[in-house]
Amino acid sequence: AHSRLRVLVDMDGVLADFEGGFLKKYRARYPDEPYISLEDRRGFWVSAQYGQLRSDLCEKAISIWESKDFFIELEPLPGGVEAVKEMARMDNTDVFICTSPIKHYKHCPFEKYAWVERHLGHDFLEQVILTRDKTLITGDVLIDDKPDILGVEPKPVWEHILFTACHNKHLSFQRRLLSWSDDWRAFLDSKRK
Ligand code: DGP
Repeated sequence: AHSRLRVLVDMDGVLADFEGGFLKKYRARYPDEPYISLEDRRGFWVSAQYGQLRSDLCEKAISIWESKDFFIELEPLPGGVEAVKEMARMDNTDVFICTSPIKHYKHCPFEKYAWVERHLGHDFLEQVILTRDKTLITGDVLIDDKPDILGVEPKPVWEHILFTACHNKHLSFQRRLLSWSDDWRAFLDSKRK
């Protein structure tokens, strides 16, 4: 007998281009302020690096993703939507989108659902998990660009595979997916029992 493989896929930085969308809107709104090119991004928290550049830039950065239409207008990252659709069609495979909304809840949770509906279709809304604590969610694999995924559960069920992003590419990590062109199918097969 075989069991089903449960795949959890993060949204920002994995399916949706948070970093590119942020930089584009930051530069449009604050054309005279310094910015951090994607090449120079380090660390998961965008606001922390902007705050190091100049302390008042921390809140300017935050103002970008707290704005209406920020999350819905994020561009899909190359190959991500297609990969998730293919996973969902695979035998013995369940795929969920597992994403942490920001605490400024006026726009973000709504727009995350709207993004999934727009790019993956209405039926895919069934697969959306919004949580601030991904350690509580059970699954075989979590594909996520955040290096340290912590929460109240010290031993999460999933194996974290780090999705490469501008802010994490210099870190060493056990398992990585370099992009959606990388061999995610072989990785999933290695996890099947
Ligand atoms: P996730 O990718 O699911 O772990 O969600 C993390 C969210 O936080 C995502 O929308 C990106 C966003 N984010 C990135 N940098 C910062 C930051 O400096 N502060 C806050 N509050 N959110 C950030």
